[in-house]
Amino acid sequence: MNKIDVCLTPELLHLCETENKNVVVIDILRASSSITTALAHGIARIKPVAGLEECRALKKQGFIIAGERDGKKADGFDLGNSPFDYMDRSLAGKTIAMTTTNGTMAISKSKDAAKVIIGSFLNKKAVVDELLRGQNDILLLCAGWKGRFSLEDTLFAGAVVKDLGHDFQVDHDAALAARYLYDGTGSNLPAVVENASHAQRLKGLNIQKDMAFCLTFDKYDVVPVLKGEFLIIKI
Ligand code: 3SL
Repeated sequence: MNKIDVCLTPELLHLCETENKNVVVIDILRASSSITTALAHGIARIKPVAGLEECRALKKQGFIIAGERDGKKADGFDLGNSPFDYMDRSLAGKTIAMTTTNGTMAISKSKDAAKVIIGSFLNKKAVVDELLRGQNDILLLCAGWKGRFSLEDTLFAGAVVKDLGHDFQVDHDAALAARYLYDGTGSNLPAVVENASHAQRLKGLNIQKDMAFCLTFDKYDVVPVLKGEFLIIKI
């Protein structure tokens, strides 16, 4: 039986193998939710970029550039990191370069994986179905916040472990803990996440509507995957 494990922050990634695994990058608030929304709304490709300057330089090459630091749209960028920024019809078919504080960094760190998938509550079922079709061990990588644990990312990881627990062997206590945390949260997900550190940060920026949206289950039936340098929808 293949295994499923959870990496609670990218700082712990050196303890987890990514090679030959299907890695799911999770940044519920908000990068993985925004990437999923963008591709579901017809954006053709997203180039995840770790640094602000690298992303700014891509504007000169014709990319639309998107990104935030500390939750705020970065200076000189076309788009921020709200999922609502990516619903604009004029963006359909376009290529975007994106940099976020933790999410795109976690994607860059996963590049050795057999497959990199972007997971969020918005596309949980589609991601679970894709993982069930795979032949590899799974690593659920929580992007966290500047190296630290994030409650909402871990809750999503727990939801996926719960869905896959019969088909994959749960490997290590992080996966078990995520599962127990999710089970304990039950239908109180919005109330629990509201207390999370990053939810509080976003509240300070007055973007609570992003939070509610990012906690919506199965709104989109798309699976963003990394193909070369670009995130695209798996066909
Ligand atoms: O850290 C990230 O990658 C972002 O998702 C953070 S924020 O929600 O845009 O502040």
